[in-house]
Amino acid sequence: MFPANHWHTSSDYQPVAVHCDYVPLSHLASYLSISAQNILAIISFGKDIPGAATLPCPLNKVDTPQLDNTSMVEVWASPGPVSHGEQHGIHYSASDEVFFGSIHIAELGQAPLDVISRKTHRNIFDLLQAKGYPHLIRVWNYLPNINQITNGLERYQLFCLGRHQAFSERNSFSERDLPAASTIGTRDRNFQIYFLAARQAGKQIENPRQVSAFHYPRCYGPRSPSFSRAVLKKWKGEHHLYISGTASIVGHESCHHGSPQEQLRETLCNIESLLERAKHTANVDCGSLCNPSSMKIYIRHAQDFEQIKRALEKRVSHKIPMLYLQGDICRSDLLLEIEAICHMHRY
Ligand code: 3EB
Repeated sequence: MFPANHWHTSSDYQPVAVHCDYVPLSHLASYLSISAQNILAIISFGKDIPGAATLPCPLNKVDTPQLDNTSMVEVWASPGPVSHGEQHGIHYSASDEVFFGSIHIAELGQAPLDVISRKTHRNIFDLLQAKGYPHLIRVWNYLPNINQITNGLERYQLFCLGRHQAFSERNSFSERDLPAASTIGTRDRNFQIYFLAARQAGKQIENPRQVSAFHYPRCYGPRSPSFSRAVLKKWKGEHHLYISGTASIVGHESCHHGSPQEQLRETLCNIESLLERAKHTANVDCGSLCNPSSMKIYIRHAQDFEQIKRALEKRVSHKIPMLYLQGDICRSDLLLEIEAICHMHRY
């Protein structure tokens, strides 16, 4: 499977530092039998991972159920050997170039979400610093009841507040170093974060059609969301563009209330604009909208799935690995959100 597809051999062959594959749950055991020592992390969507107890790598069961039929798991792998550990409840794996971490937090009886978010982010930063991979590249956050209002603030806003505090308390913090991210509602009772970090920084790419999230006005919450629209990372052997969760937002406002079709069209426009921007600012060609390396589509209402899938398949090649997941988006007027990874081979 993945060694054959992605780590092709040629005279100037250089293995790619990190790779993400969607593997059918039914093939996971055979996949692991070839490459167990190279696995950085496994993520499943609403399903248990068979044999989970015996696997040393970070495991994430994310309760954003898959909307199409084949159950897939997301597998992150490295070409070289991977070591594993745990600190402050953060399970991690590391290869030469890449650090992958994962944390589950039970909120029951704990402090308010902003306090938990701040502390968790601090713990992540401390761990990354100590291990020598100080640069967060890509983060996935999954929050229970993301749109619920408590004490006048949405839980997403509380999460953003704590995250913002932790980032701004970092030594020599710069907005330019913010990771790409997705923050999605989950049905799970636990709040979960998993992330990819590196020894060297990536490059921030912002979208000219959208106000940078870290500059959103106060009406969206007391502190702005700490993420970049995309991060371009030059790994050895390959450049990756990690595109954050992207939705139907133009400027800073949500558009096309109530229309999944129109929100999809606007979201794709945003992704195209970001790819164009990456091409010009970083002088790399990440391909076009029709050929990312993988895509995840989060859909708020399961009943919108079929029409969104039909419309998206007209725009994106059917060969692209895509996961359709049910999840709440962080603004209650948004019906869908799309994230993607694009690979660019270096010549
Ligand atoms: C947006 O553009 C939509 O807070 O980590 C997308 C990706 C969104 C990441 C985050 C939020 C986040 O504002 C929401």
